[in-house]
Amino acid sequence: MARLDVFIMDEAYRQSISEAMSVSGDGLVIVKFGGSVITNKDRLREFREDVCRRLAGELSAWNGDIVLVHGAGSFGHILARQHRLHEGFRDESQLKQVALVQRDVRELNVRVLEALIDSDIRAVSVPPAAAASFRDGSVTRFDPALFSKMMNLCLAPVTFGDVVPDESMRFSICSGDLMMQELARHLRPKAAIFCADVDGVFTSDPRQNADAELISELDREAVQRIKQSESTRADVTGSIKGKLERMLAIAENCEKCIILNGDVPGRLESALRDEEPLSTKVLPG
Ligand code: IP8
Repeated sequence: MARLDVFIMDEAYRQSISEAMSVSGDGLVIVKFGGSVITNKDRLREFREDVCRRLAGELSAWNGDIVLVHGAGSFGHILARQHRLHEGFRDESQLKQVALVQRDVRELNVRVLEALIDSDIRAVSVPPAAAASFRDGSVTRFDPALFSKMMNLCLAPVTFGDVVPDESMRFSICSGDLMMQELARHLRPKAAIFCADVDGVFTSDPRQNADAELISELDREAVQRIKQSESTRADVTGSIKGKLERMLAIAENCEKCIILNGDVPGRLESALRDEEPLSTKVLPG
C-alpha cells in the first residue's frame, strides 16, 4: 500500500512537472551525430571533441524537444569488425570484445553528454537495449516510453550505436540509424537530421569520383541509381544503400528528413532554423 502511494505521488509529481515545464516550442527534432564526424574513424577511440562541442552548440539553437543519436565511429566499428561481432556469437573469444566495445561506446557517450550539457542541453543517456529487444539484428520490440518520460521532464535523451543482446544471434550490433528509424516511427518528429562527413548523398563516392554530383532531393528511384563503391573504412552496420533505405523509411514519419555535412560549421544550425543549407533532402514514398 505504502508503495502504491509513493507511485501515485510520483506520477502526480511527474505530471505537474511536465505540465509546468512542457516545451511546446519548435516540436521534436531527432538528430544523429555520425560516428565519422565525432570520431576519427581510422584511429581507435579518437574523439573529435572540438567538432562534437561545436555541433552541440549548434543543436542548442533548437527551441523544443531533442532526441540525439550518435554513431560509434572508432569507439565501435574497429573492434567490432576485427572480431566479427556483427555476425553474432561464433566463439567465446568474442565475449571480451563485446564487453570492450560496450565500454568504449559508453565512454564516447559520456563525452557526447558532457559536450551537450556544456551547451545547456540537459542530456541523459538511454542505451538502445533499455528501450528495445533484438532478434537477427532487427528490432522486435521498441518502447518509446523512456524517451517520452525524459522529454516530459525537459531532458534530452541521447542514445547510440551499441552491441546489444540478440535472441537468435546472442548479441548483435544496433546501429544509430536503426534507433533513428524506431524513434521516427514511434515519436513522429518534426525533423530528422543526419550529420555526416560529406555534404549529403552523391551519385557516386565523391572521394573517388571527381564527377560525383550531390543529390538535392533523394527518392527511392534515385537510391537505385546510386553507384556504390566498396568503402575502405571499417563499418559493420551495412552498405550505403541499406542506410539510405532506412532514411527513406524515416522520411515517411517526419515532415523533413535531411543529411548534411556536420564537418562544416553552421549547417546543422541553419537546418534547425528551417533555412536550406547545402544538403540532401530525403523524400517520403
Ligand atoms: O556507428 C554502430 O553504430 P553506428 C555500433 O551508428 C557499433 O553504425 C558498436 C559498431
